[in-house]
Amino acid sequence: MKIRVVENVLKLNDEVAALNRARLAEAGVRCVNLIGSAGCGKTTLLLATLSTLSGELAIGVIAGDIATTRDAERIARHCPEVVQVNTGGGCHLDANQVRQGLAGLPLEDLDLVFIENVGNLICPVGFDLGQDASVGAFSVPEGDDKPAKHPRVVLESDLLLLSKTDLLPYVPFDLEGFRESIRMLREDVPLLELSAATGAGLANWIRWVTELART
Ligand SMILES: Nc1nc2c(ncn2[C@@H]2O[C@H](COP(=O)(O)OP(=O)(O)OP(=O)(O)O)[C@@H](O)[C@H]2O)c(=O)[nH]1
Ligand SMILES: [Mg+2]
Repeated sequence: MKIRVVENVLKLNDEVAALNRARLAEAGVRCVNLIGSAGCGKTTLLLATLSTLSGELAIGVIAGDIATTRDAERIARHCPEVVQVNTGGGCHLDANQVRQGLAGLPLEDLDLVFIENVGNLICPVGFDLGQDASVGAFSVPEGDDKPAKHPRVVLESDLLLLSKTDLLPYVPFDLEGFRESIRMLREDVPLLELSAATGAGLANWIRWVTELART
């Protein structure tokens, strides 16, 4: 009996991701794929980023969600170049959805595109979207054990964030243990600790974003 095996179910996604990467490079735009659990603070961080960098960088956003245009509506108050992608139940964005999102942005006029992935720390990690950099976001209320429980996001991100640090005095959270669990998995990944609510630590993130956009 002959059994046909699909060896790479992600092959088509990878091919479209390569097209996205080529399109972004042609337009001279950098792209960040922002991954984190539902409610970890992705949109709030993007809003703070957009208002800090307005006038300095031309930024577009692709907001991924299962349903609603709520994030795009929030972002549109700070940035006209925003596209909402609804996955209709899908737990992550794929490269083809991002391709459609990119088609809705004036890439030639932009320096940087943020992709806010669907709020989920698991499924988005395996899908290349054509980004230049992947950012994995943890937040204080999720608990200090999340890097150990979700090692893939630690292993595959170019930058890690710990958001909502303003909540550290109120939530049981072992900050040293959190940092150590990341270092156990990877020595080299940078970690930025910040609060979009108070602005603490935000300057380091803005510096990272600006450097990426200008390289
Ligand atoms: N205390 C505190 N709350 C925050 C901070 N950032 C975001 N929040 C709150 O956390 C909640 C979720 O924030 P969002 O920015 O919508 O989170 P998200 O990751 O975009 O959520 P999804 O798109 O639904 O996955 C909101 O009530 C925010 O006001 C922060 O730095 N500190
Ligand atoms: Mg959001």
